Amino acid sequence: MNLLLAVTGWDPASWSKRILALLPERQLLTPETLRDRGQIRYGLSWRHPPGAFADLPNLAAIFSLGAGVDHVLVDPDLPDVPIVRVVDPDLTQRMSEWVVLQTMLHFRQFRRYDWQQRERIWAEDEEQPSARDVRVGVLGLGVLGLDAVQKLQAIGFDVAGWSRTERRISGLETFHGEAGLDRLLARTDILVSLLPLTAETRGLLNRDLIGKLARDGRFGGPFLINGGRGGSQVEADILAALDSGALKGASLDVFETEPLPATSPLWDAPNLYISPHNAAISEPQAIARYIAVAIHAFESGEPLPNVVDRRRGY
Ligand code: NDP
Ligand code: OXD
Repeated sequence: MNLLLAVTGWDPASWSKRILALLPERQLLTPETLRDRGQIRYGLSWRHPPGAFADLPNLAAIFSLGAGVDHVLVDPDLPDVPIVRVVDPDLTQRMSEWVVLQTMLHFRQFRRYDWQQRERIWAEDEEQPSARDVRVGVLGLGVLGLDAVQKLQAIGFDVAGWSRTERRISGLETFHGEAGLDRLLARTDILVSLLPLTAETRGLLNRDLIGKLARDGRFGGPFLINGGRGGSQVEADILAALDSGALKGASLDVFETEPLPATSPLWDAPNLYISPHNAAISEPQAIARYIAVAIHAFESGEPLPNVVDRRRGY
């Protein structure tokens, strides 16, 4: 049985080549080349056009080509089949690299020293806090959040985490639910969001949340880092907070609109680091292998891995 690849913004030809090298007995079709809808058993999606997987009578599962699935679940004509998301050690490692990098850029005041170097100014800080004196709060204690927590702890930061349901994790202070969020924010100097985009997390990183972050830390104000999804942030609020000093700095990899329009005022915001949604790209060969292994296992009677709970939205 064959596969239907429906992607937006990615090159279908190279994905086709990769997948077929691992599943040579199959055909990989696209919405443009699909004729017989009954021959499709699996869908592969990255921001697929809505309706691309409707009316496929033998469809068994849809694979998201990324870790997030908001781009799949947004389709009003999504068939009722399991949605499999990517969990891949390489992707996880990349996200932790990005989180550690952004945390360190703010912690070690990189923007300021970068500017000083360009201006040929030799001026030391009066005080550089230790990592143990800086409180990092991580929103999302899933695959990515937990790995980032471990790497931040290894550097020495005072880390705590927040999840939807209660999580007991040895060596980590954890909070959950709405009430837990306020408590986490009150003890956070650097907030890192690795949340999926759901009805509950949409717009969460807003003025109200920023106002609840700690202001008694070593930098006199908090920092915000978002590597989850742009829909979780209110960019106008983040911009206003950077302008007013309510936020001392921020790092965003994801945006309400992607690509970030050239006209966005975020490009000029003070102490904001912007990356183009590449904090943790899915390494194509690893993802193709993951899908091929999952299909072989599924066809031998094993369950599909990392199936999304559609009710929760992640
Ligand atoms: P997981 O599903 O493993 O973890 C999600 C975590 O978020 C869980 O701890 C979950 O809580 C928590 N969560 C979900 N909803 C809420 C809520 N309403 N309140 C509090 N906590 C909540 O996801 P991953 O860690 O693998 O990935 C996270 C997200 O990162 C992806 O969904 C994707 O959007 C984004 N991503 C971004 C990339 C990039 O390049 N920028 C690359 C890859 C992913 P609980 O433990 O209770 O279930
Ligand atoms: C993902 C992403 O979900 O790249 O994997 O954002």
